[in-house]
Amino acid sequence: MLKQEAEDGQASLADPQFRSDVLTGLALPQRAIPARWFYDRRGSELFEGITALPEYYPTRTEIAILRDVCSALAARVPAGAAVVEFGSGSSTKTPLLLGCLAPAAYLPVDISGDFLRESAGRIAADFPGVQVTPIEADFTRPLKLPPAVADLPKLGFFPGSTIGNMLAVGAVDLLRSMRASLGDAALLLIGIDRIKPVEVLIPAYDDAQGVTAAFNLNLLHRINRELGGTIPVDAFRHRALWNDDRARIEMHLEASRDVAFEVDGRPFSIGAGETIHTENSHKYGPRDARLLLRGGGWTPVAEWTDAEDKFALILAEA
Ligand code: AVJ
Repeated sequence: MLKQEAEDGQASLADPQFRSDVLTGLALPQRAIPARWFYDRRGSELFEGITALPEYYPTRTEIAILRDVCSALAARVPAGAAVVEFGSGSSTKTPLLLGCLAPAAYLPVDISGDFLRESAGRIAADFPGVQVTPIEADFTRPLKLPPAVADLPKLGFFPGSTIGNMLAVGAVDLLRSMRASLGDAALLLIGIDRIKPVEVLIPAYDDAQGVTAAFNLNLLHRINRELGGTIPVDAFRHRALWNDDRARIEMHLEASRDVAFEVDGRPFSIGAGETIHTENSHKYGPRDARLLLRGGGWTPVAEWTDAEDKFALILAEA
């Protein structure tokens, strides 16, 4: 395990970045907490649940595309590459990609050590021919790859439309940082969700079973647990809306009544109808997606979608 972050000290101590993001975010005129804090253990489990929902098309669509284009992709990626995956290796996509490319090395990068170790262990067992090196780090920052992979061709893998969580400025910064981490001759395979009718988008983020609602509300439970919060979670409702001007789904937690609570000893009050903005999920048209990549220093060289053009996998070169 390569650890590129300072140790937290005891596991029971809250992440100082979580604390400051929450305290700062709850004091903004439009309260907002970054979406990355959804993913504690429970949040990661709930997200896995989301990916299996009938309404949540991105995961199964991306997997189907990956399966379909395996040989076309393999023809474009040099043999014996090092695959660097940004974000935790998910259950289905990573084995598909590794099975398809048979790379020399696989380096999953994730900030959550537990999840990372688990999935890296599973993958190492299933792919004995692949050198697996998990890297515990914040993938939004440039990272140093181990010397052992220095001479291998690099393929960055950033599936799931995770890039959609970022504002354009942050997305461009991230793409540039990935380019810096992977080097000049690298390739990047990135999944990007398309703009589509609200009738499809809204249910994907507000499902009938309420799994997405539980995922959103889990953030409040996490604040209560890790930051000494007294938030009355039952006073908040999950909201998903389409912001057409900014081409994004927004998730909010809306107070159904006036509430007052503490976090880390500080008092907050939220009026009935006010919200905490918890996530943006930007969607990109074909040209938007390619422009974003170019803005981040990458040249799109191939693009694959499903029959309905719901989701795109784009291969780009540095
Ligand atoms: C993991 C960020 C791609 O935006 O679709 C799913 C997260 N949030 N349902 C997305 C999410 C609510 C997901 N990403």
